[in-house]
Amino acid sequence: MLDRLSARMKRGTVGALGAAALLAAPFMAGQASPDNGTAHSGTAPSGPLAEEMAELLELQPGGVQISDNALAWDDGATVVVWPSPGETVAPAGLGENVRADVVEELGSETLQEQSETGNAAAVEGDAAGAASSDLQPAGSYTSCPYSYYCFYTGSNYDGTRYQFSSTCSSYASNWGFNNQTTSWVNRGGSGKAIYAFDYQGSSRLWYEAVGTQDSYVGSSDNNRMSYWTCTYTG
Ligand SMILES: [Ca+2]
Repeated sequence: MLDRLSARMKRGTVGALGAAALLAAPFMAGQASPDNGTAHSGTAPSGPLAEEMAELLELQPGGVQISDNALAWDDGATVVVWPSPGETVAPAGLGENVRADVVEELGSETLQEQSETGNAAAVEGDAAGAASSDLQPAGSYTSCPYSYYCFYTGSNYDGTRYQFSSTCSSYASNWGFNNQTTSWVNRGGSGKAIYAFDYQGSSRLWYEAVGTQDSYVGSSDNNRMSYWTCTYTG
């Protein structure tokens, strides 16, 4: 994944400079602007979570903002969804102000569905009126769409949600949630079973079979996951 990302970054950098610019200024190739590293990811994040998003894009360049609550990488293979400010649960869908044009451009059917999930929930909530907040469960494992496995920073699928599908192994610190995971879901569509570790080479914290979830990893494993890897289940 990192190799793919860096390859993408290199392609993106050349594209951003443009062939014409290279021809016009053949002796300036070494004078990259200090901003060059982030130029490929397009415009800076906007909205109430812009600061959190900008921080994560420093760690993981190449992400695009798809709503006020969410960033996506690799055409939606990885998605991070934050709770709105003042909330403890990330929205089940993509949240507020979905950038529909960006979602469409990514071409991910799952992401398209997830953006509609968020909208449908909001409409239902409005229709149910004042009682809706009492009826809503705090968080639900179904907030992790079928094709992903997800890590949550809170118990009961609360907090920020990190959705992965093509990634097999990574360090949580690469995604800004080192030692924060408290609940998880492996919906199984990714075809991966997940092994969570305190650190690479440590004994295993927990195992995520396909199609399982855990609303609380337990006090001895809480906020300890720093690394995970997978086996492919077919
Ligand atoms: Ca936590």
